[in-house]
Amino acid sequence: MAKQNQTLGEFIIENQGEFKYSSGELSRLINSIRLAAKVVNHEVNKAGLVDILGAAGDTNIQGEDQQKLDVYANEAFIKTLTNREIVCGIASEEEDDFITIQGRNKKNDNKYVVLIDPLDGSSNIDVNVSVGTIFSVYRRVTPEGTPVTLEDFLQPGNRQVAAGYIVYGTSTMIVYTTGHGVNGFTLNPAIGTYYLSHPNMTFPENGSIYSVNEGNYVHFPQGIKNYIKYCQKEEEDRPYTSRYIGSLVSDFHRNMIKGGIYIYPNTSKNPEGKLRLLYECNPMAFLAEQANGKASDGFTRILDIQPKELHQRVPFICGSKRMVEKAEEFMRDA
Ligand code: P6P
Repeated sequence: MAKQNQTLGEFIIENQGEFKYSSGELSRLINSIRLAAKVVNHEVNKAGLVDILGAAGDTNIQGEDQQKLDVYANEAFIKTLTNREIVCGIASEEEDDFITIQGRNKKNDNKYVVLIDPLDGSSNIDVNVSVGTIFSVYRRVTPEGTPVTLEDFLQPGNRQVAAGYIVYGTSTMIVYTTGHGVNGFTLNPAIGTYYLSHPNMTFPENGSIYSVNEGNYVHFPQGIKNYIKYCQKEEEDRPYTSRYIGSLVSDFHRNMIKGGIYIYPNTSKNPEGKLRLLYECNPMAFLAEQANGKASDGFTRILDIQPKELHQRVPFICGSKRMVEKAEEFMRDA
């Protein structure tokens, strides 16, 4: 039950009962993400004042320049989760392979694995546009006490036990679900406490905002081209408004509050799409469905896709249910 102005800590304790099979570990996991988010927020908010901007001179497995803040955020989340011995493994956009976390007793007796995109939209950092952290939590499938394997990470999104994001925007918010709806908490930076500001978040059934990088239009599948023309046509409640920030967390967050659809289709440059299934699309799809929205690759429910590799990409259509269904219709009819 969500009470206005409840702190995140109070909310976690009050809803502990919802985490079946959990002896408080999932609550501690959410708490450690809350702490790491504060640490990253502190750096993101002063980016530009200290030598933390610009590329770190390295590239990640995606071949993308690693911004210093990317690397900082990755290390902050990994360190926080590792020191608290809550998870037995972590996968990150910034790490080529998954990381095995052993407790001080050198055992692997924790039962959760976490997958993270530590700083999504990081190309926006240098231009002061909001960025975000995305996280996804599963119960391991291999026997407790044994080292985690790739199988623990390649689970379909419908097996997630928790997912969420932190948006470092005009205010810093944590928005997450444990399968019982979506709740948003806003950080009061003066005292370092998150307060429940957006209880029971839901996508409006329909909307009038579409978010897509139209610069790639010529490379889109015909069905997506036809849907974009539908959005722009002067008819009924259209033309819709085009809003694209280039930061998935920010576009998703706005569309969940106002109603809208986010599309990143496959293109000739990215034949599988650009977004990563495990630590971008699955967590956002879990949140979308928990908020009465929808998420697919145009044909298949995102949460039902069986992952084949850690950094696998998929086409992604996500947002207000009616808008996603209309886009899927254009994909089927193309
Ligand atoms: P493009 C950021 O790199 C990201 O993964 C998402 O946050 C964002 O929506 C998308 O890629 C932007 O990609 O190709 O339009 O710049």
